[in-house]
Amino acid sequence: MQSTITISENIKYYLELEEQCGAHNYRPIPVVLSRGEGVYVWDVDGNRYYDFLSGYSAVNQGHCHPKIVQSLIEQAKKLTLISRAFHNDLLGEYAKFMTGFFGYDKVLPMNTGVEAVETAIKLCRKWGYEVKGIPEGRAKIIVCEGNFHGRTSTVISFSSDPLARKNFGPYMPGFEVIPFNDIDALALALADKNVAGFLVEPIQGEAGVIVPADGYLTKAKQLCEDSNILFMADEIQTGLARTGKMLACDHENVRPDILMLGKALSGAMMPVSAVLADDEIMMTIKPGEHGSTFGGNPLACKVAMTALQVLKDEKMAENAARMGELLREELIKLHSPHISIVRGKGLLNAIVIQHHNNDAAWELCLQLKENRLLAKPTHGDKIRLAPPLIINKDQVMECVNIIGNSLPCLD
Ligand code: IF1
Repeated sequence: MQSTITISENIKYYLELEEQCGAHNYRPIPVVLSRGEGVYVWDVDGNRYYDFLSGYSAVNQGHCHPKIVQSLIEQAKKLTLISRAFHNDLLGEYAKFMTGFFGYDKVLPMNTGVEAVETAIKLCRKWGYEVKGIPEGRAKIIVCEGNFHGRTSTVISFSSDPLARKNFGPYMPGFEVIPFNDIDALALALADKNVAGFLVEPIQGEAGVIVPADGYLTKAKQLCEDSNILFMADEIQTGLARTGKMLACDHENVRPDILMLGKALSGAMMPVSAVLADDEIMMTIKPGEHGSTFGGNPLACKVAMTALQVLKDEKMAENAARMGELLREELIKLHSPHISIVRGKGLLNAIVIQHHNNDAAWELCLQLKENRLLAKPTHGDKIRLAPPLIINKDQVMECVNIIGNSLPCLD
């Protein structure tokens, strides 16, 4: 197994700056990017790459989408932030747009994805006490093994990944972990009268793009309904056309009680997230009980409306469905001894690498970089393949070729 990586003096300069002065909380692929457009990114030496990570599904609309950039620039020259101490001329318009687009009574605007998840947890608990009547302080939320919902202290409290949890205790109580894609385990857990909600990713992204059995979401929602428990869908990575529908829950026509969005909600311009729910849930939070400095700022509102409109106008969900089918078919046709599984939905895909060397997926990603395609392993042996949703047939075929030509580095 050998991958020959090249690092120019120019690139070394940037890597050393980060090494010296930046926290070491990531292990990036050794490439330094300075420009993005559509499905492509360029490094500081002018080399062009296919982006097959899309900022962890934040760049669904393609890098620097001109219409979204235009919205950003126009609004940035007018008004960017006045806080929620005062009204602004875009929040109401945005709230109307969002509730109409996704079909809910209300939206609560936040910034990062994990803030949306934390907001959903607070809403669920408050609803549990004030509507369902769970005794104060006893509310439980069911989560799944392999979950990834962000990195705050509360959210890592229910992570099953030791790397995400180790030495970050004491942990937040009130969560129970059950196996993902296991309806019997869920039914058992929901029997507890103090359960307020079930928090789930419709497809587990970080765990390696784990697609549950057909009907899992439908049955899970039904079990929640039968027990007066909130079905809370974290669509921060799977939402916004990534899996071939506007929401991953749309594949089963399941309507979450609480919907969380983030990442591509801003077309990757800035952190914008949102929580959507109907009044019985959303109105449990009263003035002064929750918020954030930037939540619902006019710049985010403007950018997000354009980012969503672009998804719809350019039929990106339909393209993601078609190109995802093509990508998976062509990857399987490679018949590589190093690929044990090809899986995914729409353009959220992963290959599982089988090799005696635990570093094989990393080595393959280094070789892919040399061949001008950027991807990164997740959880050791899986490589997520998630290009921007505007990718076309010829580009998919070229990328499959790049992957096919890179795999022999594992021989
Ligand atoms: C990192 C992972 C992906 C998410 C889901 C909430 C959040 C995320 C389903 C929180 C964020 C990001 C975080 C980033 C890498 C990336 C990631 F590898 F960490 F797990 F995509 F799979 N729900 N995912 O995927 O959103 O607060 O980050 O805006 O932390 O390394 P955020």
